Amino acid sequence: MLIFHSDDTSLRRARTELHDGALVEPFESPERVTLILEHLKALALGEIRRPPAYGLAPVLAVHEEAYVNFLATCWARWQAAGNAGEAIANIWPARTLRGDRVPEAIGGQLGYYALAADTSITAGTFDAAMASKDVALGAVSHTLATRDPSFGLCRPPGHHAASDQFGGYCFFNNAAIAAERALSAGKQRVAILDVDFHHGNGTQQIFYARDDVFFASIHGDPSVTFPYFSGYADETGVERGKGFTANYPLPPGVAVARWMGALDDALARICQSGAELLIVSLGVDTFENDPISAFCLTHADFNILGQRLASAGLPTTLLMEGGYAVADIGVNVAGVLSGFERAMPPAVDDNGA
Ligand code: SP5
Ligand code: ZN
Repeated sequence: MLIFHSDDTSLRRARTELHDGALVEPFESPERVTLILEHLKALALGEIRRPPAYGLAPVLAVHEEAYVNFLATCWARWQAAGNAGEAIANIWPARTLRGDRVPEAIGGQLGYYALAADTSITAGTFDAAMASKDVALGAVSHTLATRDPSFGLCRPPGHHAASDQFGGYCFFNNAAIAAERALSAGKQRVAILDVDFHHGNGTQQIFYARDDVFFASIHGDPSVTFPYFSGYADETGVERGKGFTANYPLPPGVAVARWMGALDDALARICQSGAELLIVSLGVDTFENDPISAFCLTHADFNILGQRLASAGLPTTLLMEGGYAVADIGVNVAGVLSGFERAMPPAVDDNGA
């Protein structure tokens, strides 16, 4: 399958992540992409293509302009304010404070636009986020043009990014941006299936009141897992979007058979939804050895995941989200992609051969 990648995704090289009360080297590193790419190349899983630059318009179809301006200027303003470390929020419009004012100073704006303190903003963050959404747009454009599957090696990931908030290592919501592109290209309905270990709170928020994008997510139970405040089973959409969100929260350590059962249910719902395109938010942090997650998928299970995704029979674009067991990340992503290809019906050429 065609693979989209941009070297510019490595422009984000944060040094700090606030994790378990300490500033540590971020789990979401540029090496993740390097290792996936090496593995896909070694297995000759598909041609690797650099996407063109699609500019800001597709971002503004999903995100607030003021938020985009904040991301574009945050690092320069943080430095100009004389801060020594990387830009990390440390105050929020929490429940007892006002949430209706955007403060003037960068420190206040960081809290306004951040949804978690795990994600610092640094020199190359904005440019890497731009490259990441271009990777997603390149991939979905290819699937829209050919109906063939594609993989976008997005980084930074996107599914935690809401219309005007970053966090969970995400800045632009790549899957949402790709879905909007499909809709503007004439698709009536798109499905996004999120199999990352963490709930795709940003994707859910962006489409929560809409019936043109069906969103399903299988993830760690938010009552005990990041992002804690989103992803419960009773979140099913509002207004026109009622019934167009489906959440499958599962306990830490859940048996893989139960995880696969949720996958089958989600795929059945997607097929019933009338979706003409499937976008997969592909996190492989469901892997048994992931350092920050608590599901138990094995190498072999990722291959099965790929096969089942293909069995939906829809034009499909897979976009990279999380996955932090870096030594195994290439094997796990390649497992999904090769499982998908194996399960696909053989291509028929113009001569019917
Ligand atoms: C895209 C993606 O996978 N983002 C995940 C962001 C998670 N960041 C917060 C992680 C908190 C993990 N806490 C685990 C406790 C283990 N000591
Ligand atoms: Zn995740």
